[in-house]
Formats: sequence, C-alpha cells, structure tokens
Amino acid sequence: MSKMPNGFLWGGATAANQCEGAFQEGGRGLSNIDFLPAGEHRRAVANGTLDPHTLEKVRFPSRSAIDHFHHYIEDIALFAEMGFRVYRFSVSWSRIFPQGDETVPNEEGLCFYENIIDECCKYGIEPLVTICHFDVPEHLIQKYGSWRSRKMIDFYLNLCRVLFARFKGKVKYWITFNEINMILHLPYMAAGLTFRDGENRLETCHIAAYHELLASAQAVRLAHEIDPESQIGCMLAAGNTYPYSCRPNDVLEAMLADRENFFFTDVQVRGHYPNYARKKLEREGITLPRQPEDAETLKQGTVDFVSFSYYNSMTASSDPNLQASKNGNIFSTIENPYLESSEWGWSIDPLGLRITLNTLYDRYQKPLFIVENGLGASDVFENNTVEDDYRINYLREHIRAMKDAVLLDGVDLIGYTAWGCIDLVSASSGEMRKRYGMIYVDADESCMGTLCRFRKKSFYWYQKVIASNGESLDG
Ligand code: BGP
Repeated sequence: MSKMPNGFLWGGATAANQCEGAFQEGGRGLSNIDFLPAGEHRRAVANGTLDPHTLEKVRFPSRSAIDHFHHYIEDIALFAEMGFRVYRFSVSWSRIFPQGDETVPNEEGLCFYENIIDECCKYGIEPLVTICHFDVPEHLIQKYGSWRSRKMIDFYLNLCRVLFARFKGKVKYWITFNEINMILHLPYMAAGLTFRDGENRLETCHIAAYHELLASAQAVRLAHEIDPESQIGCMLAAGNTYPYSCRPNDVLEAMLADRENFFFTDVQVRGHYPNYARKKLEREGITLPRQPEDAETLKQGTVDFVSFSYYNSMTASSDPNLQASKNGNIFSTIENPYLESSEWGWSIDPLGLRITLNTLYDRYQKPLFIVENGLGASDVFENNTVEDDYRINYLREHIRAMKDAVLLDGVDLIGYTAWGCIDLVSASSGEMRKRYGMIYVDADESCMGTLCRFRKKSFYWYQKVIASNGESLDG
C-alpha cells in the first residue's frame, strides 16, 4: 500500500513569464513581467517601490527566458517521456489580449495555447492552466493602475470567457491566480501595482486583492456555466508558520502570521471575508470599495479545489530581538535551528509539507493540489547531463511526506506538479542559474546559449517514481 491512489496526477509546472520568451512575437503585447530586471534592482521593482521604466542598462530575463515559445513541442515530448499525467502552465494574458482591454482576442495567441493543449492531449497529459501567473498587460497598468481599478474584473473575465469557451472539453483544471497572497508582498510582480509617494500601500494592496477575489469568484461561476465539468481552484503560496518556542506569545504570533495567508483562501473557499480579516482591516483604517452585490458574488463563487506551492515552512516569535533574517519563497522569516537550507537560503522541511497538507485539508475539506514544489540549485553540467542527487533527495523526502499525508492521514490530494520541471528563469531573483528542472537547458545568465535540452539524473528518477505511482522512490 505505498502507491498513490489510482488516477493521481503526477507532473510538472511552469509559468509563461518564466519560460516562454518571444515577448514580441505572435502579436503579444507587453506585460509587467517584461519590465522585471535581473540583478540588484529586481526586488525594488517587484515590490513596487522602483519604476522599471527609469532604469538603464538592465536586462529583462523574461523577454527571452528558455524560448519555450519555439521549443514547446520538444519540451512536452520530454514531459511525456518522463510519464507526466499533468502539465501545469500559465497563459500570458497579453498574448491573448495584447492591450488587455480589447473585446476581440488575438487569434495567434490563442492558437499557441491550443497547440500546447493539443500536444498534451496527444500524450494523454491533462493540462492544468493558470489563468494569471504574475502577469498583467502593461497597458492596463498604465491606463487603469492595474488591480486597484474595479474595471480589471471585467478585463480579466473577458480573458476567462475566451479561454473557457475555446478550451471547453480539453481543459478540465483551471487556477484563477497564482499565489494570490503574493500581492501583499511583491505587488508589482504579482499584480502590476506601483505606488505614488505618500500612498497607503497596504490599503491599495487590499483593494487590489479585493478586486482579484471578486474576479476569481466570478471566474468560478463562469467556468461552471460554460463547462459544468470544469474544476476551478485557488492557489496559495503556502507553508505553515511554526512558533519559535512553546511560549503562548510565540504561538499567537505564528497563528497571526498564518492568517495573513489563509485569509485569501478562506474567502475563496468559504465565500466571505473571515471576521479576523474584517477586524484587521478595520484596525488599519482600510475600507474596501464594497458594492451591494459583492457579498453574493463571493458566496456564489467558491472554488472546487485548493492548490498551493510549498517550498519551506516559516517561524514566528514575539521576541523583538529575533530578526526575520532567513530567505524563503518571497517571505523572509526567523531562522529555524532544526532545519537545513538550500543554496539560496530557503529552509528545507519535508515534514512541513505533510503539516501544510493536513492544515489545509482540516481547514477546508476540499481536494488539494500541490502545484509547486522543488529545489532551486546551481547545477554542474558535464557529459551532457547533471548528476543532481541533491534534487532527487529533496524531491524524494517531500514526496514521502506527501504520501504520508495521503496514505496515513487521509488527505484528499489530486496531484503533484514539480516546479520548474524544465530549467527556467527564477521569479524572485531573475537568475537562470537557480535551476529547478529535471531537464537542463543550455542557457547562461543572459539566457544565451544553444538552448538545447538535456535529461538530468532526476529525469530518470522521476520517470520511475511516476511509473510506479509513487511506490519506487529510491531510484
Ligand atoms: C513561486 C512562483 C513561481 C516560482 C517559484 C520558485 O513563488 O509561483 O513562479 O518561481 O516560486 O521561486 P524562485 O523562482 O524565486 O526560486
């Protein structure tokens, strides 16, 4: 009994902005991600404090990335060879609506995604489509101020309508927004938000988040109307926060930190703002631009499943002397002395995945989907391959913890997609050398190279894991 249940969806995940490149081909318009530079200014741009248009002599890695746009046939063939049953990818909004506020979509952009989906179907791979993964058309940012404007809901729904209608019967699983909680941490990267001097950032972020939550709820209804078979999910950057000690004050801090994230999924699963969030907004003096029909919209648009990324757990303390010095997936946190770290300083905590799965399942009682998990590392490419035992170890331990959550604890889990199954540009750092893939891409820090694809050792290891439905983890 150490296999995953029949039909478990094993696979991998990418995002348009980190792999497609070809930023001006096929009629694509510009988007926020085209202005996220590599190097020292990236963080300031991503959090909305530096206007990227003022920068000179910087490189924008997403513009070329790994050129998946021209390599998708070969890439999907490699995914099929690994045995993928699901491939998670995102659409680039500005490929379909180059400006964002048109009424007629760009046919060339739609054809591109149709081809990807058809390639997947050819191999029996289930497409899992993220509608918006850190992606806002530049024109919508300039003209409307992005998600701070309620008009964004309609533009987003136009995109959804086109996608749902075109891919009805081919795509069953959809995700409305990637890591929706990221809007509070990296508002430009996550949602195209920049701020004026003196503007109340927190208020703007919460207003924008409110619009995204309304948009997500309406997308769920729309998907079900167009295709009653479709399953539509929310997506959270997850990972529980542990109390630094068993001091009740630390336990409280950890609970409050978790709520900063759960608040989004609480709305998307339960259909209303939880009391703790209402109280917090009240205390912050933030008034959301509520309209009379909104409460019903949120109530009617609850999701079918809860998907999430998991890279690391976090630690909280009430002791002001303990600083959040440790990196993690976007959030910095207090170092947990019991855990080791990756090269990029993210803590490694496989058991934390079992804890997160159980927490989410206890909280929501909805099917879960792990749609990102993996190790970013700098690989040594030799003899046309990479001996990436460190990646295999990371994945093995996380998959083991996932199996315990499902087979011992009874968590209902739809699937597991390893992040960056093919090397791609890192979201937080913009680096190419922070690689997650089981497929190596010959591209240097400037995304230059032959762009040839090579199978790493982890490719063959994951192939066996999938073929044995999770039974064989030792290679
Ligand atoms: C998540 C994003 C992904 C991905 C991943 C790894 O936050 O959804 O887009 O990039 O983290 O992070 P990074 O690329 O910063 O190593």
